[in-house]
Amino acid sequence: MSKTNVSDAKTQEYFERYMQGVEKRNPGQPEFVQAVWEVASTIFPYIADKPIYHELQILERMAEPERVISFRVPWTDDAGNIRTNRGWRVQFNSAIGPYKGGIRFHPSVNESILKFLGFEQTFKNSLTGLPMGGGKGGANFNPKGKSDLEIMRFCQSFMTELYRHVGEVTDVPAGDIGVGGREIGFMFGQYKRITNRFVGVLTGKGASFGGSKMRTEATGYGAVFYTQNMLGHVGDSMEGKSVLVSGSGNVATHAAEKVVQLGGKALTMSDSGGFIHCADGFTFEQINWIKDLKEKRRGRISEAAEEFPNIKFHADAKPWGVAADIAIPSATQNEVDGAEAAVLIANGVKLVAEAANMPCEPAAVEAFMDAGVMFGPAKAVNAGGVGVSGLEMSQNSARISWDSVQLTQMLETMMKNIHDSCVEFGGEPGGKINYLKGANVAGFVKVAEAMLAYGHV
Ligand code: NDP
Ligand code: 2IT
Repeated sequence: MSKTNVSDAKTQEYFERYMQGVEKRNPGQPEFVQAVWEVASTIFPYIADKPIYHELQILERMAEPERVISFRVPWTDDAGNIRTNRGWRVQFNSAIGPYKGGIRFHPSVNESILKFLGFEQTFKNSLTGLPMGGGKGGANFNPKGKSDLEIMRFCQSFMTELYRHVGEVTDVPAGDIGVGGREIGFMFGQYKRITNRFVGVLTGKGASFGGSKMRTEATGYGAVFYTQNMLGHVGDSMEGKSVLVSGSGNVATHAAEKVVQLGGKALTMSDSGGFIHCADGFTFEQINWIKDLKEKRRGRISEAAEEFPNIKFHADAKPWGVAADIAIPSATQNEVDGAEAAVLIANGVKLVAEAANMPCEPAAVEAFMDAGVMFGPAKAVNAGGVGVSGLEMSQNSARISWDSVQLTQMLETMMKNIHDSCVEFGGEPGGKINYLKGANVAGFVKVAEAMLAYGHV
């Protein structure tokens, strides 16, 4: 891996020895090693003068999930064939609350990806200020092209094993790639049926059965609120900014919508088949049409170019070659590499905010930082989603529901508080803010304090 933030020789030696251990203990898990590297490279300098963290092996313990559960998910397709997938729940860290994090259904899902996501989630959830530990789950199941009944049978089978490992004070899953309102409904229905308990065991539920208002919008809206705070910190705003968005799912469509609401222009969206470009900036009508295409009709982003004359489709390509002020990658991990970062920089990008989890490869992050591009890391930028999930848990426990105005206000305040914590811990000589360091250290402190209090567990 490339350059680190680790400065003096002794800290560098500790860090290298630590990373060798992580690599040795996690063979064949590159995404997980990458996520630990990114966090540890900023935490080692922070704990250089705090020997207690070394003596008590806090970082060693943090890089080991408390529990990884893997299970068989058998289901029957519409033709009557029995199909088998693998499901997982990674219960990463419960120091500050019940395990909390999404479920991903995608053919690429494996233990490395879920461990990276669960590790990141631990720090992200800490940043929200709410009492939530870190977890992640999923299956190597491909929802594309499956009928509603196939999705239902898969979700029911998945929950038929998962139910024994989760609970409203134990582990509270939610959505992620390939898991939205439809899947959460099927899984919640099966949990309730098996256990005979109506509790907040999942978040992202439908409004009629305990879901929080604003949860659907929270990740994308929160990402843009965070971006607005970063711009505000240097006396700028979203007004008139051109923005590249990748992906066209829950996070991407709501990020694009909030950009337009705040006076910016969202120029692009994408899926695994290519990207669409609208030089005029998407209208609300176009964004709503894309939401409907993706959520209800389960179509491909290329169809937007057939519907709207001012939208062009570029097959098998990503949006990063289009010139813009801001990039908000919102699809998946490692979707921006060093070469793509160099193109963005050459085209004058001023700010990159990670709305997906770990969308920028380490070489891209390094390039942005070296070029003085403001860089917002995922665990801070996209924390609004799990933040409103935490508020859904609170509403379920209290058996009440708050209105959209109140929840939007709470989301905005949460994103401002996360931004301000990153500024507090991410200051550099000369007044620049290293948001990556700020988010990692601010997230680490609370989890580490709790682990110190518990003794050797
Ligand atoms: P969705 O399933 O709603 O949408 C995912 C989008 O990303 C789709 O457009 C999909 O295209 C695209 N995509 C997924 N995998 C790939 C890939 N390997 N290559 C190219 N494109 C891909 O997921 P979300 O919007 O919920 O999640 C997007 C990102 O945001 C993920 O990184 C997720 O972990 C993160 N996130 C989500 C939160 C949430 O609340 N939902 C909260 C915080 C982070 P296609 O349809 O072609 O696969
Ligand atoms: O990555 C994430 O933060 C999510 N997918 C949301 C998790 C949640 O529990 O709402």
